[in-house]
Amino acid sequence: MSYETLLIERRDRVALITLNRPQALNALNSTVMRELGQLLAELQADAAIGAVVLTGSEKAFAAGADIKEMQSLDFVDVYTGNFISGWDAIAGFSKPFIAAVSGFALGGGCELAMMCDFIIASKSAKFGQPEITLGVMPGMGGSQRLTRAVGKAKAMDLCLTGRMMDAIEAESAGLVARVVEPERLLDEALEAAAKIASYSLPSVMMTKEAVNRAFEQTLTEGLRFERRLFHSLFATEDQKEGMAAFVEKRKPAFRNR
Ligand code: CO8
Repeated sequence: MSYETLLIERRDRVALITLNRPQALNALNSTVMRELGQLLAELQADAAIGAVVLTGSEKAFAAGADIKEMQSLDFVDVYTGNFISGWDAIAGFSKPFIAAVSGFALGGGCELAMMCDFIIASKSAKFGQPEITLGVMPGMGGSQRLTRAVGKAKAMDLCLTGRMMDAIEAESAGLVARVVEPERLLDEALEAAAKIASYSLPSVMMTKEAVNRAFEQTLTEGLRFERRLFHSLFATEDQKEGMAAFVEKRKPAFRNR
């Protein structure tokens, strides 16, 4: 299937999705939202895919929601249409999902990167929530996910001033997992994704689920949830295979069962 706003490439067990609206710095319009939702649903159901990398162009991961599409909407339009709620499906993708960010990741672009499991950034990356400069505010998780990632002081600074932070500041603040030279960005993300995709998919998905739970509940409940998932992995063939391979000093052959 081909898409108007996305490019898709499959490399063994990894899918690479490239946002492809270069004329608008990959601004996120309703077509991107619909197509990304469809594509992720397809990849979710595809047993051959173990991890996904999402990237943009060298100049922009995504410069935010499409301002030209939004500008004429009024309150009743956005409220009754539950504007942007379709992005929840993207945040709910349950296979490993890495953002490879170069250039601008602003507003909805920063929020989309934060929906991924972790962000690998090029040294050229710039993150920000500039909605305040447009008379609005973050609407797709910026006030919530950014605050959890970088803490109140920096989240307030970014959301209230609308300033951008570079990749080094984003890494030291905890928003970004790794910063690499621009020419290494895609290889670094694809190698990380390939490594993750080589592990047992049930254990990978449960790990993602458990880490995400840390943002939703108390430590006691989170620890209980983690322990139950850990117990359940002993029902998989891959647990037997992974541990036998260690003892027999060989590489495991996971079957994702
Ligand atoms: N929406 C629509 N078009 C855009 C956007 C955008 N967010 N960003 C850039 N473009 C377009 C420009 O209009 C321009 O088009 P044209 O050539 O037709 O005039 C083209 O992309 C190139 O942009 P610039 O000429 O401005 O490029 P510069 O290198 O001079 O500047 C910037 C780059 C600094 C990134 C600048 O384009 C900019 O400030 N963009 C807007 C950033 C912004 O405010 N983002 C937040 C948007 S609001 C938002 O995201 C709400 C989130 C909640 C909902 C989430 C739903 C997805």
